[in-house]
Amino acid sequence: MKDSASPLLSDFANYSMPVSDLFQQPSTAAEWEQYMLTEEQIKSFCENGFISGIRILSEEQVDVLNTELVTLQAAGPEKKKLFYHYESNESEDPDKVLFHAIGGWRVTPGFHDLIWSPAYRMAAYQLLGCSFRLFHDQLFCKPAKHGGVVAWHQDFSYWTFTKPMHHLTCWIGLDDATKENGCLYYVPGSHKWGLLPITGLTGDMDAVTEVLSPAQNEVFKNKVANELPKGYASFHHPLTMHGSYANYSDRPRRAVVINAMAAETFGNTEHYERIDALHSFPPMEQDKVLDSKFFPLLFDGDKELESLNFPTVNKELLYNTK
Ligand SMILES: O=C(O)CCC(=O)C(=O)O
Ligand SMILES: [Fe+2]
Repeated sequence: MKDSASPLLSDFANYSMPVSDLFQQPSTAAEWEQYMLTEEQIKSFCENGFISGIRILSEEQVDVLNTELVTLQAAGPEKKKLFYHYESNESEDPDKVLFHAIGGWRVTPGFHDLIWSPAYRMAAYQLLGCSFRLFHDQLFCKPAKHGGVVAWHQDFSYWTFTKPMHHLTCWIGLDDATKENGCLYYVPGSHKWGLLPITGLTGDMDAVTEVLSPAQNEVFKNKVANELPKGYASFHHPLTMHGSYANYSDRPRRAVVINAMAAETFGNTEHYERIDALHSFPPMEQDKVLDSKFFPLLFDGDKELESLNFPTVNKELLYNTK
């Protein structure tokens, strides 16, 4: 790290590289191979809009992040200023608590370095089909006994202030996630439904069903529980319908999410109808590539992989790349 007297030291957005040795990085192109997704996994992602069961963190790394999470959940006013969004209980109902924060990567070294996790970066490169940047991270934590829901939604409904739609979400469990403690659910194939409006993230779990066609509501019955041991991840497409139910169990259900976007993603803020929701977000200009220090390049395919070939999605078919 640089000058320890710098007033900016505590904002890890100033470091567009890992700041600790929490994650060992590949030093040659061949060393990426151990993290490579198979053709089968990529095919399944294209068909269903998600894949699951990918290990990102060791037990020790989970412990480091959970220790840092305690400080993030107790953040004072100075630290809160670094977040783009911070709600100790997004639902406002004390019986249905959902801690939701965006921007933890700026506040502690472990959450900062997580976005450079090689297992994450290799999979994200293959699923986006191109070099990519951090869009932002998120924390979704439900306490034991009175954890709230995350209502069914598509991520891109919330992200139309960026374009084109070439984004990817990685959900990483910080606790074993099961049906009992409110694991995520996916609706396979829903990434082919097109963009739906925002119908709320907390409160009524099923609010989105009001805007679905009868055929889509029928497909909803095929929802699958994304049960995962801690340290494991699922990846989903920006239009895949997902949500999670309440946690009445004796265990918390904590998770960290990494949201990535193609390296050439532009601001689209001009006519964005929820501009107030962006007041703590990094600056974004209409039609300008989002390439400031707040959107670090996480993977440069040409640089990292040299001439090695890794299977990727067909990005033109899967995303709106124009
Ligand atoms: O953790 C949850 O329950 C919700 C996560 C989510 O919405 C996401 O990963 O995009
Ligand atoms: Fe989501």
